Amino acid sequence: MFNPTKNKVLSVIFTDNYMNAVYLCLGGNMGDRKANMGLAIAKINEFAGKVILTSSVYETEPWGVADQQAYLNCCIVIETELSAGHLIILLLNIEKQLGRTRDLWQTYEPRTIDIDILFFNNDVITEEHLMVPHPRLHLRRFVLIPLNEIASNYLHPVLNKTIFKLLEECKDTSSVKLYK
Ligand code: PH2
Ligand code: MG
Ligand code: MG
Repeated sequence: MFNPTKNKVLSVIFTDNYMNAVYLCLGGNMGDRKANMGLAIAKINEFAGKVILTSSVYETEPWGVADQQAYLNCCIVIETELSAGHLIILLLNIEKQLGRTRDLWQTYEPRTIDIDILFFNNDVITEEHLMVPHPRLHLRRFVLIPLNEIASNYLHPVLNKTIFKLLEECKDTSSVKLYK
């Protein structure tokens, strides 16, 4: 898998004036899951912003939906000059390039790749099509476990707790296993 940096646990990501530190979660459960994730990260690095940290990849039980294939999930940190609004358009475009389709009538349908913005600096964004921090990240072990690897001391700007603390308090019991 594409991995531009060795994983290092940093408590704070320092960026210069123009740069935004953005935390993303990637996940998919259709097709070649590992290849899709690697391709998505490569495209993010090329078009959206420099990938500075990547977590391990986990095989995870579908959350919030029954009768689906297991997902692969990971979290990454990127540095970008793009605004959150521009970034999300680019990420949706990368999803599409990787064969993501959307059925408006279905929630949590199987997908080749989903790329979600978890945090954008410490910003709080409440727009109809863009909520940051991601409103359900603290309820999901498939997000918190990889995120805790690369951002355990990051302070959630709304809940005012670190990722480590959110993971400790998370009641989700769904399976999240390191993927070989
Ligand atoms: N994404 C969802 C809903 N459920 N479950 C797992 N394990 N991994 C995901 O990425 C995921 C999910 C909505 O985007
Ligand atoms: Mg999602
Ligand atoms: Mg999404």
